Amino acid sequence: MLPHAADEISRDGKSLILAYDHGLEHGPVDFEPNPSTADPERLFDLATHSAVTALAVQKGVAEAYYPDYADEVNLLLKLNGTSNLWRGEPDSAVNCSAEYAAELGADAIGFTVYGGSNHEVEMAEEFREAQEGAREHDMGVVMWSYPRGQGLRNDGSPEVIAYGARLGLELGADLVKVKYPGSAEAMGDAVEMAGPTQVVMSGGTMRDDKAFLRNVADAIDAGATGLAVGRNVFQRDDPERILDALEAVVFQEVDPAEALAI
Ligand code: FBP
Repeated sequence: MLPHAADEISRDGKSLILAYDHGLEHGPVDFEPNPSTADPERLFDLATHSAVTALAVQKGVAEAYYPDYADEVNLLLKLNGTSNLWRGEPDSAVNCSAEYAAELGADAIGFTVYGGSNHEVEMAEEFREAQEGAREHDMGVVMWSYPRGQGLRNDGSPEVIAYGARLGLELGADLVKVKYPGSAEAMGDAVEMAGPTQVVMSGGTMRDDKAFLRNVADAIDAGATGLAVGRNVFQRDDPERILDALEAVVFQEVDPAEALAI
């Protein structure tokens, strides 16, 4: 039984969230490897792949494109986000309310919390409002838990990632999205810290098929329930092929080498 409303964006207790907030977070540079992906319609089409349990986008993209896909795609509306043009201490503007997300038909909301940033306190308070709004509208809550900021020397260390996973439980997320901490053992620690909050790994910058799928398989073995991935899918020449392989690894727990041969 999944906590709260997360089953809307999961299948058989697993999730494969296609993340597509990069146009805001990183800018057009992320579309360069595969220019057709600058068009949100390409991503909505990809999100109809049977592997994908939800598509994460910002409000403007949802308003413009989701109505045509509402029957086929589960919407995870990212409520906060900031461009890469911003150069201050990590922070994220709240661009949408939980109420408006519900009006747009969202199944779940997404929210970034930068634990350790000088803005952590405000971000946690903003998360509270979003989380309680999501509960009122029976939407799942996914926390992008990315500890970072000037107080943190190594934001990729297993200890910091496990702490980030724990923030998901403490603050009331159904799913917490963390960076892959480098090993199955470290992912197991993060999963343990999150308790009933499900842990999904973030895709990260593009890697070769085998290394990427191996990390995903290790994360699943360690108790993670899936992944939220953007660039490692849409920057490839053939995103459908990696989605086929991910479907096998995440939902059927097929060995990565075999999954690539499918
Ligand atoms: P990727 O799988 O492409 O890393 O996307 C996951 C994600 O969390 C996106 O939702 C977000 O835009 C991006 O990574 C943020 O990454 P970072 O801030 O670490 O560069």
